[in-house]
Amino acid sequence: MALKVGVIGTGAIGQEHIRRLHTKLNGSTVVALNDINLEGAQKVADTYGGITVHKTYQDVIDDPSVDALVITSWGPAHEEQVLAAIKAGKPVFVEKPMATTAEGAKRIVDAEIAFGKKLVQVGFMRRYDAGYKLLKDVIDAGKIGDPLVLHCAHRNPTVPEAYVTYMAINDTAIHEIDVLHWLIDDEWTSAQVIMPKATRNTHAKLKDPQILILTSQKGIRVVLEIFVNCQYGYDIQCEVVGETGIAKLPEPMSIQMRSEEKLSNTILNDWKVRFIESYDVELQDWIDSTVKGEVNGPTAWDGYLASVTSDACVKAQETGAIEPIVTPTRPAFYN
Ligand code: NAI
Ligand code: ISE
Repeated sequence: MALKVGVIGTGAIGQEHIRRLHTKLNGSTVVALNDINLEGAQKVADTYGGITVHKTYQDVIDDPSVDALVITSWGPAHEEQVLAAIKAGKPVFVEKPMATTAEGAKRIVDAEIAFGKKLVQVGFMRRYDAGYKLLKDVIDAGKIGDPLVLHCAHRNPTVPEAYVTYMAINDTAIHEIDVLHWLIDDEWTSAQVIMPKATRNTHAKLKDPQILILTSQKGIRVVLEIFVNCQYGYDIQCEVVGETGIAKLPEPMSIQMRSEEKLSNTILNDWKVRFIESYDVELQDWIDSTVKGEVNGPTAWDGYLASVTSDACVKAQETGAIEPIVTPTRPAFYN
């Protein structure tokens, strides 16, 4: 029996996930949708047929034919919608950020613990990426000694006008905040944000690029360049400097060309394509574990930890100072 999924939010990634859940992955079907843009949701439903569009997100959650939820609305709506799913006792996959503040994320953790069973998985898909997994294997096997410094870049070609300075952290760098602490198996202790000369391709409300420096409990330093109007492509870089060697995230596969007196490789320009396989693996794992009544991927606790760090980074953007990050104690429920 296929897992019957209700999706809340039918924008860019909502449409991507609906396609995967309905037509690509094994063991799931989309039965209900909602978006505040009802017309948009209806258009998406019409491309498949047989999917009910509900007037409110609560109607999707309450729909008795819906076994589990996927929340792909915009970040500020996530907390309320996840809490409603927990209240209804339905498993829920929520895109990052799980909540836009640590306080909001904590309310989700508290609600899940009070419910007594894990229901929430957060869309930190990089943990499912083949390249990051290989990098983790190399580090865990001790092949470069202890990691010391990570040089990373998160570059988008452009972002919409509504994207402003703090979103470089809670919309963009939140991926590195999560995946890098998983990669080095460590927790963050401080954050600093440096603002270099701004590109002429940004606007008054967005400082771009930014450099985020994170320090971990073991003293490992991450230097992350966040550059969301880089123009040339969607480019994710991660190089780990260890005591005896260096390990680098593989580039996405691309044909090397020798033509017109040039040696060249294509650079991707879209997150949808760059992480297409990671999203597939991530959601297949979510379907399989949800059917078993388990949460196998990043939990609400992971979402909360990321928000604690994200809040400190946003503060560091404002103060220019090195801001401390205090990792909360993990409750036994999340062991
Ligand atoms: P989008 O703006 O294309 O779509 C968001 C949709 O949510 C819109 O259709 C909007 O009308 C709808 N919406 C807003 N508030 C709502 C509410 N209260 N109830 C129902 N629908 C509501 O944005 P996009 O790019 O699809 O992002 C959605 C979420 O997914 C964001 O949290 C974003 O950070 C995350 N995301 C994650 C990615 C990843 O790599 N894991 C990639 C892109 C987005
Ligand atoms: C977007 O929301 C994502 O999650 C993408 O993975 C990220 O690269 C981009 O910066 C965000 O805006």
